Amino acid sequence: MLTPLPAAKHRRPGRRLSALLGALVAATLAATTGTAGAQPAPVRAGTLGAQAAQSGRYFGTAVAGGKLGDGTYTTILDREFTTVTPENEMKWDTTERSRDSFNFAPADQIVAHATGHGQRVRGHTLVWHSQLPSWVSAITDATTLRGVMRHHITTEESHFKGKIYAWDVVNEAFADGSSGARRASVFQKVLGDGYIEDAFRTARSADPAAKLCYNDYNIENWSDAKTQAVYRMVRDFKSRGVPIDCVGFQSHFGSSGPPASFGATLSNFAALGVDVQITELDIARAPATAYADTVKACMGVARCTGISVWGIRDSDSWRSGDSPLLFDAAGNKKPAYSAVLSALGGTAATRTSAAAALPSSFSWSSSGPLIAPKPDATHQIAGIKDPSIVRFNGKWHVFASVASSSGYSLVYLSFSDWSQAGAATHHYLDRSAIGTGYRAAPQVFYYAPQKLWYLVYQTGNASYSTNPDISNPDGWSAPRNFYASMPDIIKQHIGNGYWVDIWVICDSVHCFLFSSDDNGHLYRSQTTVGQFPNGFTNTVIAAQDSDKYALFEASNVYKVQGGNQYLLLVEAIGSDGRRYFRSWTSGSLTGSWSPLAASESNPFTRASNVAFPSGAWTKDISHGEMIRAGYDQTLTIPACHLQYLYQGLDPSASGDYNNLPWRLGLLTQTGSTC
Ligand code: 9MR
Repeated sequence: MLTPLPAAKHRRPGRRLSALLGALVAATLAATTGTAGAQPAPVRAGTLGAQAAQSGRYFGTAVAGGKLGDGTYTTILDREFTTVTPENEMKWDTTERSRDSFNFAPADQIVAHATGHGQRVRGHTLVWHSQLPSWVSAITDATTLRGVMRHHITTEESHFKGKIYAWDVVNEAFADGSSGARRASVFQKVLGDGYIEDAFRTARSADPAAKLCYNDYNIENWSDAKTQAVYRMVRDFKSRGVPIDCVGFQSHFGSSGPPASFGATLSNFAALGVDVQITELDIARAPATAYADTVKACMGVARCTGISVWGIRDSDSWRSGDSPLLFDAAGNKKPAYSAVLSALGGTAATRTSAAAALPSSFSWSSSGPLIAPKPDATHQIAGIKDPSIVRFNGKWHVFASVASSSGYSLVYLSFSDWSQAGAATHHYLDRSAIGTGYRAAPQVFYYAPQKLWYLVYQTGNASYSTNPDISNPDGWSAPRNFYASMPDIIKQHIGNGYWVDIWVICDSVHCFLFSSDDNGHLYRSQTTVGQFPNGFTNTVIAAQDSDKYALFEASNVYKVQGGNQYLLLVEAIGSDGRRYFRSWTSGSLTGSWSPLAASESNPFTRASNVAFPSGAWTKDISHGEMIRAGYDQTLTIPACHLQYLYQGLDPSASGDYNNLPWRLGLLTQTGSTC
């Protein structure tokens, strides 16, 4: 049930008022937000992941679960890499050490870190002769071994279903040397040649969405017998419809780097109709030219979809004596790093430029209204607004405000596909411990350090509830406040505005709480990751504008994936009285914000840069949320193919602001160059 509230708490300026004042909107901006005229030059990305993304590729690394507590390690991991491969945690001797007793906890930890940070996961590996428990190698009976192998593949793949981009289904099945024979593993000896095909067919049925790869080393030189033997197998699989999508070239090279034919090898395999990937790259003593040659070989082949190095720092390497990686033991970039960045198409010198892979102008295509209010006997709803959204466990989870003249409350819905958004059940959260009364503008994220979902919202104070299960609308705790009362600096600047739109984002050390005052100020408080949700202090003005309509409300702050960049969006009211978004970037959450697309003529999102193929149903692009790459407290968004869920409304609607018929629609970036 909605409880009427003091109007001042939730009423926002109507469009008529804003239209009267609209001419003022193009006024000057305060120093903290910079001027809209100073657009950054187009930049190349400053990290491996962002640079690879510009050509549609990933740049990954092997990750050791035991190192995720090492801050230097995770800082580099999350800054540079867009794909991770568990180095040992998905191997048979960890996942099924004794028969039918599975342990996925070590790999789960890596997968959780990766998905939370928007990184894709390569699954490594389901069937391999090494790191194989002795109970498997002791099997001599074909029926038993076939059953054991299929059960292992199916159980492991099912556990990680939906979370793995590609599986190394079979690893290193061919012998070294000039024979071109299959390696004499227990699988080969007991099951014969057909075991590889059997493994791929089993893998396809367990998780049909995952790409299935064959992975090996010493198959980079085209004329080698081992390369030729693997090539013949892949050709045979493709000709007979055996499910195989990709071939991984491990690329553990000596100091001379890849063989001269490596590009031709990649190209020849790709011509069979599979993707190719460099999966475990390391090069003795890491010569810059050898690394550059390897990257160039991949860049020259359209179906070479990504490159992974086998570890981050030299000290993390399985061959640490060779110092074969891109970072030294202290985490410093080695000369090979710059060579790789250049070969990917960027240069290290542009590292501190304004944006990661984000362009400095945007265009969008909008859906029609996808989500409309669903009033019931006790919820007389006029509009659905202020959405927050994450993708988790194969579903979209949307939280939103529902509003009418009698007040604001929160609603939750979930659906697997946008085509089902309109049909989804609306769960009113005033039926949970969140309770009735003024609750609005939710933001949802998973706080990984506590393994808990947080819903942040405004109640007049900045409030939150927690829930161990995002899909359970009854599971939210009663509201608690982040602050004892409104911070003094807000009291001093809020004027006749309202304290609204609470937003939390964390880096690896701090969590920050942003909020707006509808009076030209964006505030920021901070606490530590360890203290969160307590301890928010040091409230400062993060950005301000002398024209309150140019820096109004509905701020979003995101980490851009694969780069060291943050994106700030703030809703403004334009000279036409319509809502639109301006954008800025910064290298840190406490940094000053440089304009990206921040003017009415070059907006982030505004009706003027949005196409409406199914009809122009709104002139306002108002309060919403980016579609994130992950779901954790780092609020990571992709650098490419952005999407934004927003509120819009029938342009002819008028009257009480709280009673306007807001609907939710989805913008998809057009012309994304990466
Ligand atoms: O890097 C891995 C190392 O920590 C393990 O001790 C080793 C055990 O065999 O496996 C290493 O990773 C290998 C990968 O799984 C397959 N290709 C060769 C890699 C380097 O040996």
